[in-house]
Amino acid sequence: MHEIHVGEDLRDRNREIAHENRKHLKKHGIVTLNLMSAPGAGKTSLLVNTIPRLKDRYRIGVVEGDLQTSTDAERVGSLGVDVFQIQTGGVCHLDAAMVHSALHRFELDAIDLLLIENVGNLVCPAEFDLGEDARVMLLSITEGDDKPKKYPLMFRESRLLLMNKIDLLPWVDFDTEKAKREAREINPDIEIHDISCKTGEGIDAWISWIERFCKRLEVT
Ligand SMILES: Nc1nc2c(ncn2[C@@H]2O[C@H](COP(=O)(O)OP(=O)(O)OP(=O)(O)O)[C@@H](O)[C@H]2O)c(=O)[nH]1
Ligand SMILES: [Mg+2]
Repeated sequence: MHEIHVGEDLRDRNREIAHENRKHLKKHGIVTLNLMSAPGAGKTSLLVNTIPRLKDRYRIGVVEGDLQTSTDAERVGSLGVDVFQIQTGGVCHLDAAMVHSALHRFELDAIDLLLIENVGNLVCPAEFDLGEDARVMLLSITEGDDKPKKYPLMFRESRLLLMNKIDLLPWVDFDTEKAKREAREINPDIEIHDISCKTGEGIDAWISWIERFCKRLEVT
């Protein structure tokens, strides 16, 4: 009897293309970060806070993933960096093939740091390797402190967790220690920072994380 494992075939194919992307990006000396979160957790706001701080030191390219609209790409493009928008047309995550086609639209020798804003979704993006060097997850405190336990894969797959909208803490029932503890139970190696894209709190720590990460890759 023959069985068709569509999901597995898709993931195998994705893994192969992601491997090609990774080789290609490495060849051009590009460090790539995949930003993942639920809708509205603050990915674009983070990019808007990050790019002006880094663009004199790194030549930055951005891939914007959205179901539809180009509003995020326009916001980020106004900061004077190269942006390519992928509209997935309803697909709830980016995959390696989409990123592969985006890579053809950049002049790769003119980029040091590629920031990918994934589609807002707490589940599917974590299942698709894009060929990035690291996955960075944002969790907005407005989403609730039970999210690590309920959506473990994304926490397991991320190297860094940015707990965003910390400025809203006085008005939101969110136990930061519980969320951190439960995230670490899932992924003991995960680094965690509290940030606010509104007040700028914690953004310095995020910027130095990027700098350290880029340095580490340079020497490996
Ligand atoms: N109070 C507060 N609001 C924030 C913060 N970060 C982002 N926001 C607001 O949250 C909303 C969503 O932010 P975005 O940056 O668009 O979130 P996103 O993750 O890019 O959203 P999608 O691309 O739709 O998934 C906006 O109204 C932001 O102004 C923060 O640290 N504090
Ligand atoms: Mg966005």
